Order: sequence, then structure tokens, then C-alpha cells
Amino acid sequence: QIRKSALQELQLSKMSNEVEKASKAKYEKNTETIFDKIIAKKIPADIIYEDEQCLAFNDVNPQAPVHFLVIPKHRIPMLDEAKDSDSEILGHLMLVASKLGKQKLPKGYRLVINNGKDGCQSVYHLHLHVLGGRQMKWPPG
Ligand code: TR5
Repeated sequence: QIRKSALQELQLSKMSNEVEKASKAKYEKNTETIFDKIIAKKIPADIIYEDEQCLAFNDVNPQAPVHFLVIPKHRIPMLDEAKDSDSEILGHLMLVASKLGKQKLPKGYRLVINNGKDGCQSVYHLHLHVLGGRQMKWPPG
């Protein structure tokens, strides 16, 4: 019998917790999310980078030794809602993720965008997850 380590148990419970959160998350196009409050500095976050267009901060529930989010200041609820006019900000988010990723994770990292319920999206403000600091696995769960 294979006995799961405490760490694996914890990772599994965090994972199902995220899936549960995503399945309960309501997509309301015009409703602000917790990330708008972080952008407005109404609630604290561990901010690691900021410029006029975007913000990066450490994920409160990290799924890897390094796990931060890069978000646009202007709210795009999800990737599926991005318009042609968002192509510049989408590119900017990727470049910021790469600059921070190179600095913090020189051995490599993973970018993730969860889109919609099946994609496990729980916060409807587009965000890039940057994960690393361990060997990432493939396929992702
Ligand atoms: O599931 P998706 O892709 O929507 O990712 C949402 C992410 O936001 C999750 O990884 C959460 O852990 C993260 N999150 C949620 C909150 C939060 C946060 N990261 C930093 N700070 C946070 N605050 C203050 N509040 C949250 N509710």
C-alpha cells in the first residue's frame, strides 16, 4: 500500500479546495473582485512589482515554492473576454511575468491562465500564475 506523505496530502487538499472554489465562483461581468481591492490598496497583498498597467503579487495560497500572480490594472474578467484592443496589455503581462520569472526563477518556471469553471478559475479578473522553485510536472492536473 502506498502511503501518501503529509506534504502530498496537503497538496491534494489544496488542489481540491481550489477546484471547489472555482466550481462555486460566480462570473459576474461587471462585479469587482478582490483583485480590484488589491489594486486600489484597500486590502494588503505582498506586491512584488507594479507599473502603470499591471501589478504582480505573491499568491496567498501558493502551489509551488514561488507562486505569484501578474494582473492587469484594467479589469478583464477572463481570457475569453479579452478583445483585440487588449493585445498590448496581454503581451505586457507576459513580458512582466518573464522579467520577474528570469530574476526569481533562473532555472525555469510555468505560466498558467485558468479560464472559466473547467479551467479552475476562481477570481474573475484575468491573471497569469507564475509558478516555480521546484520541478513542475506534466501533464498538469
Ligand atoms: O483559480 P484562479 O486561477 O482564479 O486563481 C486565483 C488565485 O488567487 C488563487 O491562486 C488564489 O490563491 C489567489 N488569491 C486569492 C486571494 C488572494 C490571492 N492571492 C493573493 N492575495 C489574495 N487575497 C488578499 N485574497 C484572496 N481572496
